Amino acid sequence: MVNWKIMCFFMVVVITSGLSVLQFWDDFQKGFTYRKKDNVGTSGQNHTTAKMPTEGHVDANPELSDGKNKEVLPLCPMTSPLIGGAINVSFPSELTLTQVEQKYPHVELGGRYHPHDCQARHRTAIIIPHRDREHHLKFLLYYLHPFLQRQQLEYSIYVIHQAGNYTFNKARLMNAGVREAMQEEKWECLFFHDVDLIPEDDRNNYVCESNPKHAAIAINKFGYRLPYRRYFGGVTAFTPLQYSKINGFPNNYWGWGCEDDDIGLRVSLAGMRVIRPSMEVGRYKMIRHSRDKGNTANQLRYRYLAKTPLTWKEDGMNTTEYEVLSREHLPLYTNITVNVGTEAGLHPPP
Ligand code: UDH
Ligand code: MN
Repeated sequence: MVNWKIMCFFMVVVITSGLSVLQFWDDFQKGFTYRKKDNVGTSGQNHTTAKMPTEGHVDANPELSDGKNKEVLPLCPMTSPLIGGAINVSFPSELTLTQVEQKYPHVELGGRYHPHDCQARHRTAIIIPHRDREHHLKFLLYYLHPFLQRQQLEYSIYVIHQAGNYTFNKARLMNAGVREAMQEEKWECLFFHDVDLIPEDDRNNYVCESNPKHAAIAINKFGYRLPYRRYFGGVTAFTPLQYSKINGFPNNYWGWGCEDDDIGLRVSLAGMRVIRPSMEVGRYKMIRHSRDKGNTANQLRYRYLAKTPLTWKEDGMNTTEYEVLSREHLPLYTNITVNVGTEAGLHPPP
């Protein structure tokens, strides 16, 4: 006698496992696919209309961004279909940070973003040294968020704010930024970004290369040319490995000047070279400004630079000192306020 109950049970098992094999094969043939992360944050509110890329929000399928959806996402294309060419950059005086926040409600708290209809190929942290330049930061956020989204990157924006009034120390702030950003997430690429430089071309990819990259090679302030051949300032990019090969950035440049030359020199001392985009693509507009009060030209800068070949292995990420005073996950960026101390140390006697 045939036991029909057992037969039915086996048939169900055979059919369902056959279906999963087919699904697997289908996924396999499509190439590498990933399951979307669960609960990826607070984005996804008000996704009712897909906007133009220039409007900042570039999801092709906004319904996917509610964080609960678990469908399998394909990798984003090698070249984003959303990027254009030259960007028209202007600075409307009436723009407020609140307006910028309202414009990009889909950016997750802390200034994070990932494409919602494909799996990003690149994961980039933007690190901005900062003090008392909120009016520049507002414009940078206004342009940078949609720019990075059109490139279909997964990214986060970190603003490293120097506490107090002591002389500015940009390179040490960037060392602090790397450590803090990497603690939060294992980023593949670190972009070091002056707050007042706005990229003017969509094809300027904010991804890392096989060698450190100098992105800001044609700035309006310098007549859209390199001011000198070895210039390595404004916007640069390192993988964490490239950054550690140069032992990070110098800690002891207080005030304006030459910390960028020092970093460029470290790149060659570590046996690497600099990669640059074309002059047409590496274009930036610097928001006009005068020199900040707490950032007078460092009189010792050339002396320090001359010593770098002897000191770079002992002064850098392995010896950096700072303390985090606060960390705020704001709507469009993560603000990390740090004490970098003075030449006399983190807690100099009064
Ligand atoms: N920065 C601050 N706050 C400061 C100083 C510097 O946020 O008080 C940051 C900011 O990200 C800025 C970067 O450090 O973009 C570089 O500083 P900078 O913009 O002052 O340097 P730059 O090379 O030239 O642009 C400064 C001299 C300008 C004098 C021009 C007079 N015509
Ligand atoms: Mn500047």
